Amino acid sequence: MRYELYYSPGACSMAIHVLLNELGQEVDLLKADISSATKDPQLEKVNPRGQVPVLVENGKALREGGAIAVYLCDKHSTALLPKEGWARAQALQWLMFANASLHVGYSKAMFIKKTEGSEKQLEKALDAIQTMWDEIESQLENHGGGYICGKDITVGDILITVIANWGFLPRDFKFGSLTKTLLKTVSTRPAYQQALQAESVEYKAAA
Ligand SMILES: N[C@@H](CCC(=O)N[C@@H](CS)C(=O)NCC(=O)O)C(=O)O
Repeated sequence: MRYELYYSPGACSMAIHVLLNELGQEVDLLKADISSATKDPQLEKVNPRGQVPVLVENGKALREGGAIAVYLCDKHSTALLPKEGWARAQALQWLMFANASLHVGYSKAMFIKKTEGSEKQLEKALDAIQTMWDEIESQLENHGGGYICGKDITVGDILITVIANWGFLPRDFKFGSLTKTLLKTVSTRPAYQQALQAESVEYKAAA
């Protein structure tokens, strides 16, 4: 069984790419153009909103990065998403934080920049992102385990590491020292390195 993944280099879809590598799954990568206002016709067929990631399995398309990540972790049974209880709730909390708060923070700031919103609006949106990076550092300080949920890597760590590398906003966000260590540890895993190479992306956030 091979999956197909619609992706854009370094975008949030990279988290799914890394996850598939972590799970030892074979994937055919389908590069989509998400840069122009005109939607990529191939991508639009599987996602009318023209967004990546889209996972295709046996001709059926699954959208939304959070849902794809949970589906793959459950299907291939991995410690990246604990099976039940508090450990699962914590791992989901941080996956959703990355997917629905941190990612959305970047999207919001990008929207303000693109639509020429006010300088004040943009500054506020950028401050909100920095606050989330500070929250990540505090979480790492509080438990001292090295990964977002503690001593074991979970799927949210992967998406956080992908988002940290986004450099399209007019501010360099400050990552705390524990966050930097996490970014380095995750981005140097073989599954991550393989994805960076396949997507021709350079990892700069851990420097
Ligand atoms: N809620 C969606 C958001 C996906 C998303 O925003 N993807 C970005 C790349 S990181 C994209 O495709 N942007 C192009 C666009 O919105 O037109 C998810 O988590 O899958």
